[in-house]
Amino acid sequence: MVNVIGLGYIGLPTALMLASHGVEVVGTDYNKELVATLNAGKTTFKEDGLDELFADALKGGIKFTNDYQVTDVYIVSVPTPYDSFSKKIDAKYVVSAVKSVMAVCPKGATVVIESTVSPGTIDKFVRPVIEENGFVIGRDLNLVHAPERIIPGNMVYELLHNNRTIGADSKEVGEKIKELYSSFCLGEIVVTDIRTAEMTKVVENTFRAVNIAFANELAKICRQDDMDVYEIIKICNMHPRVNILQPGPGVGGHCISVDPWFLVGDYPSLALLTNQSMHINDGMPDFVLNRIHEIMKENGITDISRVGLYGLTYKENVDDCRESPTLQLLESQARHLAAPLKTYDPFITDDIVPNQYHDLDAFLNDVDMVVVMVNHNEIKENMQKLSGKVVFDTRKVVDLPGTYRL
Ligand code: SAJ
Repeated sequence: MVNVIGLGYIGLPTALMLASHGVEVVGTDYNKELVATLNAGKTTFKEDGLDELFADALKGGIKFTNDYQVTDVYIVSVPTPYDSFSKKIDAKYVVSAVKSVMAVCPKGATVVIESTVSPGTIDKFVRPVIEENGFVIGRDLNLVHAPERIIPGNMVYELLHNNRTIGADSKEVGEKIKELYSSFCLGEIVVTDIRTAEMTKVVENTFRAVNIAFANELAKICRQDDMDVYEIIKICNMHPRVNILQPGPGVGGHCISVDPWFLVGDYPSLALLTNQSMHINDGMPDFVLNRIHEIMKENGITDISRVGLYGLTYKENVDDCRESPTLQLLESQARHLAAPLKTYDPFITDDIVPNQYHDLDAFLNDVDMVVVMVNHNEIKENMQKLSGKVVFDTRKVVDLPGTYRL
């Protein structure tokens, strides 16, 4: 039996995937409301194919509880927040989950850490907890790091198809856990050591952050010299060895906007390159705000409350607002004590900001200018509703004459 600890964005799909592929799974989360929702047969977030996977997992006998189980494999998939001042990882949830596992796990069990951690976290914080509980790692208990790689918006597909990394102290333990993940994973699974696995995860996300920063900086110089950044990137990417990502209103989510700090924290020699990239990405919401004012002026719009931001989530077709560029823009606006802009997002049903709408038509009716912050499918399907408005599209999704871009 596998006990998956932490039933959030990564833990839940992982538990469901295992259970729907013949593995006996119990999912544990300290959040009573979340467990009650799952036990009532409902998923806790929206993701393509998740409800179907949930139904399969229920057929496979998955169970959800607040209690840790006595079993031989634990997969820990809890959040790893970071301290926004020091930019260092806060491993408290991982440590506390591992402590709770120690209280129940039998000798011979394997503890798999899936949460993203900064390089060295497992040696520094996880091993000591296990040893303090009287276990000798490698003899009484095995430790593995299997960082996830799935992309919100396409999680179910990627869980099945992505290649994976398993870091373990010995090849034998690594191979055993590889076999477990092979129950559903069709990609290649590489077995390596734990420090290498920790490193690969944050390197992958840092590479993406630096690439997006390059695209964002290109957008700024192209604006300055009146050139089309999208056309330039498109042509460059026709080169067989070039793959520049897309500029946007900023970088959100809990991965690309955070993980590079985990890497740089331990390796300051990387700071020049990485910090500059993070600074560029973090500056994009303010860049967009300045463009909004420029475009308002050009079109004789004087009242900011007639300007609406389309999209509150950190990216398209997800319901996740963590580190969202739109929220950052609104915070910046509030810091300047300026009136809030109107907002709307089809994925966000609760009121999370002032002046938030829950209906696209009502939102469009009350604004003269629309700023597309997120390229949800909904806006692509309703593009004609934008005609007659001043449109500032930060995602190159709107194809109407006169549309303003970054
Ligand atoms: N973004 C751009 N331009 C782009 C691509 C993305 O501005 O060309 C923005 C997005 O709009 C969003 C942010 O970057 O605000 C991050 O989005 P994302 O789609 O790049 O990545 P995440 O954070 O949703 O997922 C990433 C993925 N990592 C990589 O692709 C290397 C995913 O595979 C990881 O599993 C995930 O982080 C994670 O959990 O670490």
